[in-house]
Amino acid sequence: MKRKLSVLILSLLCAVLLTACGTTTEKSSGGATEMTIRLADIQPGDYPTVDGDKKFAELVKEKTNGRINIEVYPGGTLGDENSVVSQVQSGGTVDMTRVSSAALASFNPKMGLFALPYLFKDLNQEWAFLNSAKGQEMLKDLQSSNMMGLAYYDSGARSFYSRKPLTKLADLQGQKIRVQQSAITLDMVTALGANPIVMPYGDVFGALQTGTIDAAENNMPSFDSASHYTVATNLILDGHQRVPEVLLISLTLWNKLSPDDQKILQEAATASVDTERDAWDKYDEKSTAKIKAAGVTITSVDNIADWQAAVKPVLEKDGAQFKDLIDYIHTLN
Ligand code: BDP
Repeated sequence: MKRKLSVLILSLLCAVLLTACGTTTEKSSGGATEMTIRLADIQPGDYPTVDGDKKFAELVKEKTNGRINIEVYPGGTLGDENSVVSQVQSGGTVDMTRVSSAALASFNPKMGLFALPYLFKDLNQEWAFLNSAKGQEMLKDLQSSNMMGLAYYDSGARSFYSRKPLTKLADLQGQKIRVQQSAITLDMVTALGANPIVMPYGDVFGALQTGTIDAAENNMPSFDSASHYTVATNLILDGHQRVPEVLLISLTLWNKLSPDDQKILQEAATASVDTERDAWDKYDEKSTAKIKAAGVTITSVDNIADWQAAVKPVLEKDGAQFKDLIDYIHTLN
């Protein structure tokens, strides 16, 4: 509650400040444009994606001799993901964000690909795709939605966790499960026999605490950093989705940048991926140890084929539009 209140106060403060300052601040000095760009991230300041954001900002500052200053706002202080993406899209008060690709699907349906259950067989196959020409094309295709994707960041695999016992597929029956704003995820959770409830990430802890929802799903670092594991103490490692994160910039702003500055931002974003992925591996390990030590009941899944069979209708219905990409992914190792 206290945390929620301070996030609210901070958000209000930021909103007031941003309204006062307007959007991206730009001024010309000797022909070159100086600007301050705001980058929002819903995750806390020590989270791997924020390490990536900060590395990106540091590289841009260095390569432009401080002319382009990226200010990173972690902790959701600029709003929830949906509203921040709307801002980025409409060229509003937020110019950049690091966001989950699942949250992007309502703005650009092609991003829905990543919400398909059991799409990738493992981390290597996922990154082989993300780094491929087809994976990179999806970032560029965000331009058709007035946004531009600069890079993917790692986000591990998502699994279900609940306040109620959860050691087998049948335990999901009838549970109220919070999901991201993603039509495919809604279909997936329904196919698994549960009741999906869309809710902003920042509200999940409180909703688990009060019992408004029984369960949620996420990767280990989020399960840990958002303290969900303190309330939802039953985790089943079904790894239903691997949903990459995206570093996103408003197309309006992107088009204002000179080709040289565009190149600097793109290269800095690409270079920041290694920083995020290294930080991810360390955080993931630390979170796993913490969750085990806290006594969370952790169940591994030995009958994943049953889970895959349960979501087959989702792949048939929602996956049809992605047939070529799915076939291509299956050719990768
Ligand atoms: C986390 C992502 C964050 C999403 C959140 C969610 O890092 O961007 O908002 O999941 O479930 O893994 O909404």
